[in-house]
Amino acid sequence: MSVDKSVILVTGGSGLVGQAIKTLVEKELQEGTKFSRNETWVFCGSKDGDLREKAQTEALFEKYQPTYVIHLAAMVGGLFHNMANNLSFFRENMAINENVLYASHKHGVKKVVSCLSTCIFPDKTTYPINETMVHNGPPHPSNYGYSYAKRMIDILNRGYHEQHGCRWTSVIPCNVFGPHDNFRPQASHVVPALVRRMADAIDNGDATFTVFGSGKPLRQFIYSLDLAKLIVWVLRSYDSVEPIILSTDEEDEVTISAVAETIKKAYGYTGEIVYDTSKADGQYKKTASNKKLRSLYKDFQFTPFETAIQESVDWFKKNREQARI
Ligand code: NAP
Ligand code: GFB
Repeated sequence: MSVDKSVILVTGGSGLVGQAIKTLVEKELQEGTKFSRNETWVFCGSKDGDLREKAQTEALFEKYQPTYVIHLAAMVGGLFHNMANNLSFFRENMAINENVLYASHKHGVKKVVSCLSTCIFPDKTTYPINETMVHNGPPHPSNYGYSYAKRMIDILNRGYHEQHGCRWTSVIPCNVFGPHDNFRPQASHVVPALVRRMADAIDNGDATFTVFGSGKPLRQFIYSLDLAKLIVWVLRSYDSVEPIILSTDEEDEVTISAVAETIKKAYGYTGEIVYDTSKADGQYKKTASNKKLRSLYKDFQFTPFETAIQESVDWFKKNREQARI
């Protein structure tokens, strides 16, 4: 990235990952790091413009004239939200991605970093999954809409690069959690869902707490504040059109049961955890390799899962009133 004055537009800036990047950038500004002095960061949510609409997307780019774009905006949700809304996930995300990348090219944006997800890889696959496997077969049926829309970001990136020389790229995070998450019951991912529901169980004095599914599926989780550091590093230092997985190590994969037990410990909840196996488990595993990341960013330290969960629970207890619940 040049050290000239630049404007960095973060679409989806009001969400979980966007707010983590905002926290990071504000800390850099306070510390007066060499980059921050020349950067103006703009964090947008849907109130700044509905990116499903081409005209509103163009107006947003006209207003801010971004030099760089971190493209996070998307219809996002957990397993059950995806299962119930695959068409909407496909159509909304296809529209958002087409509009943002078209506007980025039209306005001469120097670089765009977009977001895929480890849940979009083929359902039938070998492990560990790596960046070359994005299009090697159909995704898990529970979230095919979101998965195919996200895969088209990679196709668009390659097309803009080949036809126009654009330096568009994408990152592939594993499951993310942290402050400012989406705690809404229908839409949320497993960590915010359990954090919110366990707070309710404690308030109600419930002797048991129900985890959906068997608790057996395996997931890698990255703390949003760690992902923020990695996305900003990709913007500043990674210049390939090929996607890069941003995930914790394979051996840090945990079961959903372990997630629930960790949240229970963070709350100091003494009730019994029970499982509702009538509810779906979703993908059993989607173990991804972070070998490429580790080869390029050797000394990156991930926040330990228990620490990240404790910080997230503490954040929720303190900010529950204004959280997305
Ligand atoms: P989030 O908390 O749900 O935030 C979504 C963001 O997108 C919000 O700022 C939202 O704005 C914005 N948005 C949604 N629809 C929009 C529209 N039509 N026009 C303009 N903005 C719109 O999501 P997140 O977890 O931060 O996800 C950020 C990115 O990471 C997404 O691309 C997601 O696919 C990816 N990702 C997330 C996870 C995860 O576990 N969370 C895992 C892998 C990848 P408003 O809230 O103001 O409407
Ligand atoms: O984060 P999550 O909803 O989505 O996790 P995925 C689902 C797993 O957690 C399943 C269990 O095994 C659920 O049975 N679970 C237990 C719960 N209790 C709950 C609960 O109260 N709420 C939820 N949501 N799950 C998503 C994809 O897959 O991964 C999205 O569908 C997205 O597209 C996201 O990419 C990162 O990890 O299964």
